[in-house]
Amino acid sequence: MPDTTYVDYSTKIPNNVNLASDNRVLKALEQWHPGYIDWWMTMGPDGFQTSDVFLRTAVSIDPKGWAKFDYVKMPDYRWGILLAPQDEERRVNFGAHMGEKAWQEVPGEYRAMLRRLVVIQGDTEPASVEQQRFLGKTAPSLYDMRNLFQVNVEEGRHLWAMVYLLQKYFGRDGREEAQGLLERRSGDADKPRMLGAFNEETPDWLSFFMFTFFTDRDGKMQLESLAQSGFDPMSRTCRFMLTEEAHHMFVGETGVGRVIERTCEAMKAAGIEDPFDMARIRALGVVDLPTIQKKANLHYSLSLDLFGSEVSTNAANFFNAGLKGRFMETRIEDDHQLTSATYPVLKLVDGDIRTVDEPALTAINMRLRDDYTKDCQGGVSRWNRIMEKAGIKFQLTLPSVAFNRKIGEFKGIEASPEGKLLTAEQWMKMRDQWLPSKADGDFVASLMQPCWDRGKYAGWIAAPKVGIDQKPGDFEYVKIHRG
Ligand code: BYC
Ligand code: FE
Ligand code: FE
Repeated sequence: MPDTTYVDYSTKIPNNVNLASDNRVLKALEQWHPGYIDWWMTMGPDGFQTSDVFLRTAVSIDPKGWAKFDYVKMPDYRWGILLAPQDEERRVNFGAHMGEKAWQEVPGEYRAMLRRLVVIQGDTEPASVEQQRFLGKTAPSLYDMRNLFQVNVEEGRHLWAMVYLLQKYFGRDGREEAQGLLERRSGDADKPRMLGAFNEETPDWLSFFMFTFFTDRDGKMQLESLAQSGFDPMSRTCRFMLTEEAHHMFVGETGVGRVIERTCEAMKAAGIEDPFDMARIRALGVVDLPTIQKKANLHYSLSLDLFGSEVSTNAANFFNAGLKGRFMETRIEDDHQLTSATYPVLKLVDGDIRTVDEPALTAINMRLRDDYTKDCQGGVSRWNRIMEKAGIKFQLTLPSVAFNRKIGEFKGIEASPEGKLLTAEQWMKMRDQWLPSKADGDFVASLMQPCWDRGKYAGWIAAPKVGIDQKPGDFEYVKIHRG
């Protein structure tokens, strides 16, 4: 067995899957590579392709020492194929095949289902890069700019991860799907990305931080479920992706936290106690807290849609087949087959939102979404402590799961953030109190002035507590080459 802990950088495509001796897949990936670079140059970060960015590159899959930091021009980033180590003893841990040895090849009967999961997962990765492509220009600091680009190159690598699975395990249709991943475009009328939230705009940095907090967290939950897969290569690739995902959510949580911190600080300095005294607060050049709540309402509800319908036969089939499990599947104490278990699902019953017990097998999406909500709430509570500590009387809350939904049980109705059902008319009247209005968007956009001096931060966001790789405050995270 070759040592798969360290990454082989001698081939054009860094990897720990012994590509050098897998000529067919190496060739397929080398053929795909120019199209990828072409996509990156036209749809990746706009205007910074020749800048030197202080990026981390994975050099090992050992959790303790996998990252190396250095200046890299983004198009030269060593995107590679990295899988968590293989465990020879691993089994299928749930569903109809529970107890069988984990599969190293795709079971023929599940080929189409598995391909679809890989393609949907793969589609989100380049989509997010496309959504974020203009943000560099308004970066509030070099530190934030570098974090944006780090997230972008890693989402690029996540695309590589899915393309590897397609090229290695799905033959000709895999190659076609890999090509399709480079052809769809976020927000395009004719060839949009596959899932709703990935066709929305990310117009400003507050949206970016909300996106990395809420939507990358859907990524975390979905990857956790796919990491349970009985198809071992899927599990291994998702396990490594999760180590990168942690940084994306760090960027989101600390990003929003720093905006809150700065707003509280400015309010206190100006002697403003009322968080709803918006005109005066905005005049200070900071984002008022109610607008932060509206952005959170938007990004949370869009991300809830990514879990699919609460009751889903697709999800039941994925689970039964052993392809996609539950969050922390192996730590759950039950039969892992869900032959008779039920799970409480929020449903619309006679014009009322009620809890109804559904077969747990079809309620898999609901369960994952509940786990997601708990995970989100942890971060929201930490944001609230920032306001408490500053003595500002405002608390952020997650809106009801019935609020602003386009997928699932509540797609046909309107509800308030508290979960009260509304008529279309009532909704229209209140909409701008709950979701960012045109005026809110314009105000936030007006704050988005670039701040690219070393160690400096735009006035609407606090400096981070610590630097990347323990670098000092005035470190030049991006050496911008203008022109
Ligand atoms: N938009 O039974 P249903 C990430 C479709 S994020 C549009 O309700 P199912 C990342 C669905 O495809 C993680 N269409 O749901 C984050 C189906 O279509 P078909 C991405 C939607 O199938 C930030 C129909 O509606 N990974 O990594 O149980 C930055 C009925 O479906 C949507 C995954 O999602 C939607 N929101 O579950 C970068 C994991 N929702 O089959 C990256 C892989 C549903 O009738 N995907 N539909 O044509 C899955 O596990 C499942 O496909 C879903 C949907 C959970 C998405
Ligand atoms: Fe990703
Ligand atoms: Fe991510």
